[in-house]
Amino acid sequence: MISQTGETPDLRQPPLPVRALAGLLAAAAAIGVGSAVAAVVAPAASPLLAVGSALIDLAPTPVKTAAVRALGTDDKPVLVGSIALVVALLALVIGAVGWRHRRLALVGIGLIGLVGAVIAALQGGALAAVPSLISLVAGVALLSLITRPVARDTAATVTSPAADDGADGEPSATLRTGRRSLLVGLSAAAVLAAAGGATTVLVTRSRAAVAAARDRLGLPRPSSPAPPLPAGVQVPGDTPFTTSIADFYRVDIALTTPQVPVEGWKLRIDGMVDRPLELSYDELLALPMIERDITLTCVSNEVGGPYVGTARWLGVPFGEIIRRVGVQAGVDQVYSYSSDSGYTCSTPYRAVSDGRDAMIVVGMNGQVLPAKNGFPARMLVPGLFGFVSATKWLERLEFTTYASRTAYWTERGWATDAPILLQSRIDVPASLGTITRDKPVLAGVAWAQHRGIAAVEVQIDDGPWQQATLADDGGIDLWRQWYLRFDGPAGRHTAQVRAISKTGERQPQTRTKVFPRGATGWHQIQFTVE
Ligand SMILES: Nc1nc2c(c(=O)[nH]1)N[C@H]1C(S)=C(S)[C@@H](COP(=O)(O)O)O[C@H]1N2
Ligand SMILES: [Mo]
Repeated sequence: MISQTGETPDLRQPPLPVRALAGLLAAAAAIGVGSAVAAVVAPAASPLLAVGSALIDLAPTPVKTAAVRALGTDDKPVLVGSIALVVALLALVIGAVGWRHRRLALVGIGLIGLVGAVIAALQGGALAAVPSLISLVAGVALLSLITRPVARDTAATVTSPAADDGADGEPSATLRTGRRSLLVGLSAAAVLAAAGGATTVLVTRSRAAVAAARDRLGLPRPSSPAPPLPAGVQVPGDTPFTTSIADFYRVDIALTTPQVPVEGWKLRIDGMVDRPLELSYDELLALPMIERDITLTCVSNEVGGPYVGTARWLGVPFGEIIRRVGVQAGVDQVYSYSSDSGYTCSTPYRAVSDGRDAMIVVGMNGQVLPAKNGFPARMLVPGLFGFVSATKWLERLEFTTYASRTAYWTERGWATDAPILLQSRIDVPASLGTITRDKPVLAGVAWAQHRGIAAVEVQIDDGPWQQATLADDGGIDLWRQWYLRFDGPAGRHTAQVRAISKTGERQPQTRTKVFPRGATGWHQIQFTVE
């Protein structure tokens, strides 16, 4: 039909909704195909995810913290969703102008793919660009098919009112060709978008299921699962709140990691008890389990040192053991024995019986306890240094008295009953490291297990002590992250940190050595602002 205004409608391009839809479908198909390839080959290289992680890396810490605060665990879906939305809007525009400015549109969709490819390559190396490049090719190919122009010579005819198909309802042959490739292109795009999306979801799901099955192999479900950590426990860019098994510090006297075979392994529980017990690994696994996030620290950790980490531990609560064996009056220590070279350890009976989450651990971060961390079983008592609580490769628990048994480290002059000392650490920037003016943030961790962290203060150069912003609190048995914005001038600076516990304890300035009950003093670093 000829419009009432007398203007000539442009019959070479479909109506706006169709054009916009075409752009959208072409982009969806492109991303779908790229994501599907990535899901099968290299999940992190998925175009949307790669751009998303680049944005996370680039975002200033306060922005990230605000995002995590506002969005909780939805921060990543929201981020990826926003990127998808931006691409969708661009695709709508590209579709809309795709017929009039075909070359521009093709370059536009190509550029989007290229941006994805470059970002993915910067993140994960040249090969990570492949899925985005596949997206690029698919996007350009589909869009060029969809917008395939009607041959030039007939274009003149179809735009002239005389050739208007309104007259006999029969479009010209060339126009049909244009429409056919439009229809073929749109259908292809729709099919590819759906297939790519479905493949991505299915592959991602089955991968996660396989990993979960392996991780859960042989591990019972906790009767009391770990309470979910608040989303804001992690300051973006700070040390990971939960330490991976690979990064978890290791301290013991074993020259080579004991490889304890689970067949024949027994945990003996005896001493001043009514009903001594011997548990095989399977019998131990059959007991009720709790799962808790707990931060463990070594007495040998120097101020600012690395011997501290947080994991999600799965184990039998000590209360369960105490009930089963019937601990007698007069017991004041649990004396534990290990299979590595005569290591023994004293733990105050009070600490395993006062209701805190003391446990016999069999799982760590959702996996069977690794050999280096004490497989088949170890102890863990929140609030106590590892050398008086966290016996690995556990073989025997003896309920007894301090008067009658002395532990390996006590014999060597170390403290017998050693609670973890209040400590704090600057992790960002690293000592002698650099912060830039566009990311002027210091961050770190503080811990006072079983008391909790109430405040962290930072002093820069000779300035006043400033309150750092605390991340969300995971609980008193966990370390707590903090950050502080520093807008000082370029050049060299020093920073030091101190913490206050929820019990009102202030971290002492006096520097002490780790021997015999742990180091005290404030962690100090030098850093540069650029
Ligand atoms: N059998 C055994 N258990 C042990 C030790 C050891 O030397 N032998 N070291 C203890 C110390 S000092 C600490 S800090 C923790 C460290 O636990 P991780 O190696 O799992 O980090 O284990 C404790 N359990
Ligand atoms: Mo330790």
